Amino acid sequence: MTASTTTENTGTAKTGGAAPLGTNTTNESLDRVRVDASDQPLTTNQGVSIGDNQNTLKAGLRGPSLLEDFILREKITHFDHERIPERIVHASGSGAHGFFEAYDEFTRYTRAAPFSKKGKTTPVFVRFSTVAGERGSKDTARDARGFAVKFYTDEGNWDLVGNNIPVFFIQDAMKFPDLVHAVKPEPHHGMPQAASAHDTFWDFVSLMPESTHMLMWVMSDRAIPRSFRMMQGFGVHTFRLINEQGESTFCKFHWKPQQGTHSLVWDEAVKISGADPDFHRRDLWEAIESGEFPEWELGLQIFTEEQAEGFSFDVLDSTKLVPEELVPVIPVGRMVLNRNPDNFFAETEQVAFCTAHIIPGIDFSNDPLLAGRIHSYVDTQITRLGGPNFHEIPINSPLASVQNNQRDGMHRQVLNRGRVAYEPNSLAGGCPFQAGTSGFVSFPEATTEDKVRGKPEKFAEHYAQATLFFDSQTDVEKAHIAAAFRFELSKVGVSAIRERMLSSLVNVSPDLAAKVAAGLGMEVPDAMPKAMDNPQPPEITQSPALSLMALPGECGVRTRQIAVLVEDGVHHASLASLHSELTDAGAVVHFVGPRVGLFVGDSGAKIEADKSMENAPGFLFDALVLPDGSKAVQALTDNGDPMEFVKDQYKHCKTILALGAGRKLLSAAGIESAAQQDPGVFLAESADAADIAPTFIDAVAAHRHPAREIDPPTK
Ligand code: HDE
Repeated sequence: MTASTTTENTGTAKTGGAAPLGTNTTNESLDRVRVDASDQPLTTNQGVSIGDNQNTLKAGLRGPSLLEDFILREKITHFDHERIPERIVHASGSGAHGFFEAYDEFTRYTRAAPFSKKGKTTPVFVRFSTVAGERGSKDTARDARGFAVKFYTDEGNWDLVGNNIPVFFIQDAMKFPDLVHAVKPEPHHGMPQAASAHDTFWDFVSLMPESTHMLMWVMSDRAIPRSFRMMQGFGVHTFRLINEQGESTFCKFHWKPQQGTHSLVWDEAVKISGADPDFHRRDLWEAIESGEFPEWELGLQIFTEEQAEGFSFDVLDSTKLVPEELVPVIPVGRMVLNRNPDNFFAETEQVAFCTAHIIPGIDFSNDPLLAGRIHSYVDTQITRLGGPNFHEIPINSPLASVQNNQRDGMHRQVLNRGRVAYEPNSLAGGCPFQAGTSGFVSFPEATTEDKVRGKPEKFAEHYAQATLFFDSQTDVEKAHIAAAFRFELSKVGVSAIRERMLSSLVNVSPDLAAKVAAGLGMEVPDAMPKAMDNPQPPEITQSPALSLMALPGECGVRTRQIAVLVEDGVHHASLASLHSELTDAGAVVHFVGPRVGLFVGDSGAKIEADKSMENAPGFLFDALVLPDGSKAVQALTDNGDPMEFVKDQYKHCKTILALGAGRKLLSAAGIESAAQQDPGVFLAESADAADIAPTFIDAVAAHRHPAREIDPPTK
């Protein structure tokens, strides 16, 4: 339990997620609790082997069951208590192990252990989540995503509990229960699940103009990511870094995915939620199992308190970000996720992230939202995990050794030795002793003001950064934001709420308000009166980094799911050569038939469909190949399912390659004429399949071809 976490970086070896015991340097301490039942008899919890796991003990074959059946009673009693309360927010999520590696020492700014040495690696466990939905709810809901990282540092655990959006709805923790009550299913009928598109949410946020900036992000495509692997992460609050000399600077944390930032479109997200509610969890799991370890770069924005005082916004206000044009993001290390959990409950469900878990070198700012969080997370784990000893659950226990005078409580695991559980003491030689300045010391910030309930002046400005965000989007992103407001507000029954929200949007962008109003068949109302008449003008009016397009990623088509339709009679040779080109580039190619199983190609060679159009509809894939072979094409055309498949791929602006006669499938789906000049749609002869592959691969890497998008769709 005292292992140093400074290790050689062996974690990138592509061995897949299920590393054998003892071989994963990042979490070997968990090996002591890993259990393997191979070649072992079934036992009770007391280790007594069980002879019959089928039948209750009865007085005669048709007689009453006996109370003495301790085997039955133990089994049923355990089962009766298998559920724990789900998280009040962020209930649904997915976790993975990995490591953080420092690019260089960063001791000039912080004495925090992970940044102490170039190349130092620190084990991490990460949990991604949706916010509003209950445990098991759909992954592709429109929502912020949690991005929580537990660093098992050799100076204790540090939890960076962030989101995929750099700002938040509210400025003060006092409003968090109200916000959550408003977005959760309405209490009288318990609906809707995992959705903000209902009256209570929009009632609340339209009365809270401070939420407008976050609303812009949540109505953008950021809130429907393609994958957990393809989203940014942010610490949101301003934190402090403290160096060895006790000097402090302010800091914001940024995670940048190497996979790029990519999103779904709304129609796709809705359909995926029906066909595969576990879409994001499956994607993360499969990528890690296949050895495609997702990676993020950690970047820090570092600024002084004096700089912060000059900003047009308050850095203690979590509804504001610090534009990268004002303070650049300095890359400091990378995080790689290279191992799936062995057990979802033991690791992903029981992991307890707490914003209060910080280590020497990191400290809080006075952000009043953060203050509430420092209290809330520890508190909620006590209910969720059944007592104050949740830090002893293996996934939560630090690698740094723990010694203090805390004792007892529900589910205590350790055997504290000796008669002393107090300090000062002489009977134990004064141990454990205070570490003084080598331990955690809170930054000695001077405080001289009156005790008050209120907000600093700049908190009253609610719109400048909402406008900055909207104005920094591409036209397609702007159109998606307008469509998302239209959809969400169309689900609001009380028209006064719609109107109030529109009046707030006028303050963000009259153009956006007009588009949303038109989509709702309403007039644009007067602008909502602002809380602040003459705010300090914003430093910038454009920030390209705020567009999703700013981070296309470096992974090409690796892990992209490509569907190749098959039927009896497909042109085998062209599919074989394309398959090898695509898999060489790292794409995951699926042959999709009207059913799964073997199909006979034109040459007599067989192709196995691993997916069917029934179990894997078109919207689940990133790109599509339509095969050559007139017999196969005719059979596919005669069947309605392939038509739906092609239409969804086209409508969602994905890359489509039609080989030879395969182009007839486009025309049968009513899209051939457009396809001749459409970006992202390629027609080629079978003989040219290998030649067109690089063009197709580049187009798939671009993820989507929004130039094809029409709202409402005509196809
Ligand atoms: Fe949380 N939040 N939160 N939150 N939050 C929880 O803690 C809370 C906030 C975030 O994967 C809860 O263990 C308050 C901002 C993530 O296990 C709870 C306030 C951000 C996760 C809680 C906030 C977050 C949580 C529920 C306002 C982004 C999931 C279960 C004062 C920076 C962690 C739990 C995981 C979870 C409270 C606001 C992110 C109730 C009071 C801002 C990623 O303690």
